[in-house]
Amino acid sequence: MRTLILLTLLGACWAQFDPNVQSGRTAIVHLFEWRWADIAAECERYLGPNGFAGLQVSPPNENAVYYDPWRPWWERYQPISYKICTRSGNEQEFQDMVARCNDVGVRVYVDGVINHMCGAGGPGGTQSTCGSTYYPGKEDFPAVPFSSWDFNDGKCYTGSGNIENYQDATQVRNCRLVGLLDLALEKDYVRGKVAEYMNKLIGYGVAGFRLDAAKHMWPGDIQAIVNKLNNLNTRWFSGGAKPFIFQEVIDLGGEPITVNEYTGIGRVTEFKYGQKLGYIIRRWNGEKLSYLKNWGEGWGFMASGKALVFVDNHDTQRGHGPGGASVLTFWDSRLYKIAIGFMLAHPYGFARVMSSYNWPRDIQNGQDKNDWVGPPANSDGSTKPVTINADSTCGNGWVCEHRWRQIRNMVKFRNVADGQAFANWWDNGSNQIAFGRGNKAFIVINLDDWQLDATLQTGLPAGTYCDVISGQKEGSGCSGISVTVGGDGKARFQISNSAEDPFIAIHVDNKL
Ligand code: AAO
Repeated sequence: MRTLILLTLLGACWAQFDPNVQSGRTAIVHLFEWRWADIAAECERYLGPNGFAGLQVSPPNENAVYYDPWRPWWERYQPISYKICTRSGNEQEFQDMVARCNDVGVRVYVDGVINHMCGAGGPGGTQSTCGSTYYPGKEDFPAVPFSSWDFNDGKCYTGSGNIENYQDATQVRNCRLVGLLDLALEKDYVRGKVAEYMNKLIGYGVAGFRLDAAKHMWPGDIQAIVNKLNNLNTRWFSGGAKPFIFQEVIDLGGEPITVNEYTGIGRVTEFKYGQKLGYIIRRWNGEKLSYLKNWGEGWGFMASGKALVFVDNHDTQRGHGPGGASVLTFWDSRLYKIAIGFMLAHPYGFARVMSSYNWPRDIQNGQDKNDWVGPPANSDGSTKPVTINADSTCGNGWVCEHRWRQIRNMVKFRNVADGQAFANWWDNGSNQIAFGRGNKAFIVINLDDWQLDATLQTGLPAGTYCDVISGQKEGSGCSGISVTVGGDGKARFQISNSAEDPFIAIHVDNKL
């Protein structure tokens, strides 16, 4: 009985770190700006069957509408109310999506914008996705309702009222992030309204939340809101399951606010991951793949069980937020596939894959002039549906990285390797590396300017395996490279430095 109580208490403490995924599923995808109807279909036709654990959606609540620039993606980070009503769809479509995804074992995580409402200079009137009236100049949002009492101004001491200096933790929390009206989250009324919104979504079956701009909220305020959240819907989750929480805190070092202030509440985004992996895979600053041997905590990252990891996100792929030019994206597809392949093979952190739309990138002096361009849209501003081509790629301007064979198959690799130890590391002291996961899976990468030819200990049982990067098992055959593992667990790998994808990944589910 005492053990039971202890376990229950431990469970309660650790609950927000648990993504509530179905067993055997390990990675999620951010379907940035997708419509709810398209996501529901994608869960059924692709994410469920291919072993994806879940997905992150763009903010579902009503936002300000901008025409200058024309319908930027970032308008969704300017809340007007907590009505479920955006370019992605309405409340009924949202509910339908969550239910259909859960029914095929795919979890939904909501991007929760709870630090602020719209910009102080927002358009106002009824320029909002659901037509709710609001007055940014008076800090009046009748559709919630929030009034000027519910904002932080009195506690911000910068001249502009905005965050001017990230070295001052108080202004980072109490002043406006890029002019966004900063909610007074220490007020019980404000906490209550936010929790009411999140609980509505929990009721529909969402499994957790990304907390946008968590750095700009006091950890105690976030904890108080999390404490008000209901348990997950028992139609899909076991009784007592708590929502998964991952907080967006950008900590690359050098600022007083660190991730450690937030890791007690839930998981935290590890921004060092994509930035540093970008440097290594681009081989910038003399970095080498062999340095990845102690990747993870050995690199000064937070504990693995606290981290949400990703190569790029919707900000860093277009130069918003941190990371800079090193971050790899679909624009650098060859290196990007290697970065994602490495992330999904490596046990560190809970992994998120990005799924983007295309935009007319226009880099001048290191800045993308078109960093604001919103999702593929019709002339009336409505978001275009995601169409699926005969070769299973996406149309209408959607990139769908998660459907690239190499990425999709590495999600499966991660599922097969789940719970298996990092093992059998090998490197050539330069940019050729290999490692395995217990006796289930093995990956070899060549980013040197010469051929890789090595006989390596894979840890796998003897047999012939089909490489899931160049192809995959098709019936009893293999559409890619075949690798033969001997009775001693060793196999010879040859990877040309000019191969389209200079890496090989094998696992026990693709044994021929
Ligand atoms: C838009 C317009 C603005 C306008 C505003 C209000 O663009 O001109 O003033 O509306 O009308 C998104 C867009 C914003 C947009 C906003 C609202 O990115 O452009 O503003 O929607 O529509 C900080 C935050 C972080 C935030 C990130 C973008 O800490 O939370 O900025 N990310 C989230 C979302 C993001 C969203 C919001 C928050 C707001 O993911 O999409 O904004 O809801 C340092 C700090 C970081 C800080 C960056 C900002 O980073 O550490 O905390 O991120 O600065 O640039 C090196 C350093 C690194 C540093 C970096 C950049 O790498 O090592 O620490 O340089 O200087």
